[in-house]
Amino acid sequence: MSRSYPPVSLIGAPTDIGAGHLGARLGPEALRIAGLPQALAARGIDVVDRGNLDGPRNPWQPPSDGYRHLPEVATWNRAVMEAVLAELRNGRMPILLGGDHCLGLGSITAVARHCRETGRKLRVLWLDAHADFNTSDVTPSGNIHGMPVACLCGLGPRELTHLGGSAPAIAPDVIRQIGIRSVDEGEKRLVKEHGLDVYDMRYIDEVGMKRAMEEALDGLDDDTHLHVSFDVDFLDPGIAPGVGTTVPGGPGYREAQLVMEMIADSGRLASLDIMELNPVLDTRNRTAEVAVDLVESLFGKSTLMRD
Ligand code: NNH
Ligand code: MN
Ligand code: MN
Ligand code: MN
Repeated sequence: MSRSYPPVSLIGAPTDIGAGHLGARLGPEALRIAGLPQALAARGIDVVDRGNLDGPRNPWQPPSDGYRHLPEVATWNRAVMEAVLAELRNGRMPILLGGDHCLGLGSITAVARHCRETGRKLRVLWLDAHADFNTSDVTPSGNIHGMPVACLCGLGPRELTHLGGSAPAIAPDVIRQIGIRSVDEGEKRLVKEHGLDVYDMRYIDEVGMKRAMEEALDGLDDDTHLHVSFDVDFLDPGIAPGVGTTVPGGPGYREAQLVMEMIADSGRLASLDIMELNPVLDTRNRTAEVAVDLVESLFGKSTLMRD
């Protein structure tokens, strides 16, 4: 028998306010054009597309005091947090269509708040080539899409760390980072200091994706809310060139499918971000199409042999 999913709400966040390239603002449309709503509906899921959030335009300024566009990033994240929280409180599963990954902050702040309100445990899988654990002191770019995990853990400017009222939004021990292969020098020190659980590509090469995912998913129970924050640059650029910051040596198609299938098998997926897709840098929307394929597996498309 196939698993039933709660109703899903798609929330578009069309901005590249935290990124170093323009174009992720087109991510939500690219995912729609690649057929994401139809693909979910074909899985028997009740899906509603809430359309796009509104927010400040990208002024495309250089960083000031270590941050690029901090006020605009905070405004966008507040809008995301409120939209995601409203869906969760309605018993629906939010899927955030990015937009750059700075918005993972608003999304996960909402999820953490909902977990506190309902007494549930939280596990966050952060699928990314990058650790996104920079602070203004160590960032090489000032781009806030390199900082959301640090902000969630309480490191960062007050307007970002306190989005949900208090800080930190989450403890580092709820996070599992998978696919990591580009961490900046100062960022490495912070990642170690805060004890993040990182399944980097070196580890995945050594033990295999199956074991890495078993470890990352270990300890989930009926009371755990599983959030997946999927930065599309997690994937190898050979299958996913449509992102601003490609890093060679990521998971290929089959390996990425396995990740999604194992998450589906856990039965715990409760919210999702699909981030950093940049169709301006893509060819014929193929990266969005790969992302949609993977999301179908995340919702159990490939598990029929095991039901
Ligand atoms: N680590 C780099 C920075 O902070 C790149 C971050 N880019 C991302 N992160 N796409 O996922 O500027
Ligand atoms: Mn709930
Ligand atoms: Mn990221
Ligand atoms: Mn990334």
